Parts: sequence; structure tokens; C-alpha cells
Amino acid sequence: MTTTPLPWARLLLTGAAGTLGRVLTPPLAAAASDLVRSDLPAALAAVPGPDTMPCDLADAAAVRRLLQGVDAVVHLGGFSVEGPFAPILQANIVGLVNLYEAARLNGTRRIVFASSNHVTGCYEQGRDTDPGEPPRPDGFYGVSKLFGEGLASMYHDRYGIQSVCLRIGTATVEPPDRRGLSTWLSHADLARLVLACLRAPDVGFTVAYGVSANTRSWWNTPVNRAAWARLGYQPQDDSERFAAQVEQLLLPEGPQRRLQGGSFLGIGPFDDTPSP
Ligand code: NAI
Ligand code: 15L
Repeated sequence: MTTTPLPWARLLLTGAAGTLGRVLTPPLAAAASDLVRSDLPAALAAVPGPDTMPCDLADAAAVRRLLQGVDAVVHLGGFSVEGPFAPILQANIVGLVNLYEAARLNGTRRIVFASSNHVTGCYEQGRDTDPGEPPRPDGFYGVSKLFGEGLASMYHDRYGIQSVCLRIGTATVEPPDRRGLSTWLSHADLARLVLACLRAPDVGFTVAYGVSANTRSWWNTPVNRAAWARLGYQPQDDSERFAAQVEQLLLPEGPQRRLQGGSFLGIGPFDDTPSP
């Protein structure tokens, strides 16, 4: 993997103590001249270092301080699974407004936003799905990522902040089950993708799926390939080599097995009142 320096003086990584933050820290640190890692204070304590700045994304003033002098952001911080609306509202909706407002006020030029495949999680599995198609989120979490994509679009149109919204699939060491054979993003391809988003000369406002070159991908569509070409992303991995190992690992019958969002379709509702 190339370690050509990034064209940004100061790069911020949010969610740095999380699973993907830890995966991305080494390649980003190798490429960035000045990397700042941020997360909630308690989480950040587990990955200490002189380059860390604790911050709760829901605290507007703290986020504004965090973005001072920051040229580009890899934004991973937030509530990362389906769950009740209240914490998702704070971390993913209020937090994202705080991030984009701070970027506008501080002159930050580019944000790579970890969106999610759950923006389109209610499409059928096996159906080729394209970033240009109507969203079909599968829960509060997917809706919060859709809000983030809308916010990114607005801040590009009105204030010229460039954004790549990455609808990440399943970024794990190995695909966990049969669904993962379609949704898997290897950690090496994740690093390639994020570095491409930071290196591309002009990303404007781009929405792309974050997935490896899986034989069974549901997102290998012309519009998605065009977005990857614009970013300069060329995935190298294919989940097919894990097929024999995980093909028999199926999610429960029903929406979880039928729809792209998989297990998230089995979470909720969160109110005691039964659905009609
Ligand atoms: P994670 O849950 O391991 O990490 C998220 C980090 O965000 C945590 O360290 C957490 O402390 C931090 N965070 C939560 N609320 C915060 C707040 N209010 N202020 C500051 N930091 C806060 O999640 P993971 O797996 O590392 O994912 C990273 C990002 O990528 C998330 O935004 C997730 O939604 C997105 N994503 C991940 C996928 C995956 O396969 N891991 C797939 C699709 C999207
Ligand atoms: C996501 O958005 C989640 O953050 C991650 O934990 C996985 O569940 C992933 O999607 C997935 O769909 O596999």
C-alpha cells in the first residue's frame, strides 16, 4: 500500500477507539503529517497517546474546538448499531450537525463519513442496489446515516465542504456468515478506500458503497463503480475464499435472511406497544 503523504496538513479521526478506528489508525498515521485521534474520554483512555483529543460529538462547543486547524476528517464516531432512537439522535444526528457546523466555521475542506449499508437495508438480498436509488433504511440507525448523507449534501451545495459518504458493508477480519459473503469489506480494502477518499483531487459530494471485490456483492453496479473510479478505489479482496467456511451460517428465517440489512431487521421495535 502506498504511503505517499496525504494532501492535508491536519487530519482528524473520530471514533478512533472503536473497532474500525483502531484498524485505520496505523495506515492513517503513516500517511498523515499530523493525525489527531478523538473519541469519548472513557473510550480514548484505552488507546492513549499525545495525538489524542477527547470529545463528545453531542457537545457543540467541544466539537468546534476539536476541529480548529483541521483540514480533513475521517468520521467514524457514533452509535454503530441498530438501537433505541435517543442515543442515536445524540451521537449520529446532533453529533453530525455539530461536526459539519464546526467544519464550516473552521474551514475544514473534506469529510469522509462512515455511512452504512443500512441506508438501503430494506432492499431484497441478491438485488443489485445502486447509490442512486431511493434509500430504504432498515431502522433508526439506518435513518440516522441517511440524515448524515443529506447533511453532507447540503454542506457541499451551500458551503463547498467536500464529502464522501461510505455505505460500509461488513468490515470484519472475515465474513461472519452467508450474508457477509456479499457485504464484506476487508480491513485492507477499508484502508485502501479511506486513503483513496483522502487522496482523490476533488470528491465533491460522493456516495459509494464500501465493499470488497466480492463475487456475490449486491453493490457492484455501474453508478457505484463510477464512484469508485472517481475516488481511485480498487478493491483487492474477494470474500469467496471464505465461502465453504460460512455458507451454511444463515440468519433466522424472515426479514433478517431476506433483506440486505440482515440481523438489524431483527432488532426493535423499542416501545412496549405491539406493532399492529
Ligand atoms: P464502534 O462502535 O466500534 O466505534 C464507534 C466509536 O464511536 C466508539 O469508539 C465510540 O466510543 C464512539 N462514539 C460513540 N458515541 C460518541 C459520541 N457521542 N462522541 C464521540 N464518540 C462517540 O464502531 P465501528 O465498527 O468501529 O464503526 C465505525 C463507524 O463505521 C461507525 O460510524 C459505524 O456506524 C460505521 N460502520 C461500521 C461498519 C462495520 O462493519 N464496522 C459498517 C457500516 C458502518
Ligand atoms: C453496520 O453499519 C454496523 O456498524 C456493523 O456493526 C455491521 O453490523 C454492519 O453494518 C453490517 O451490516 O454487517
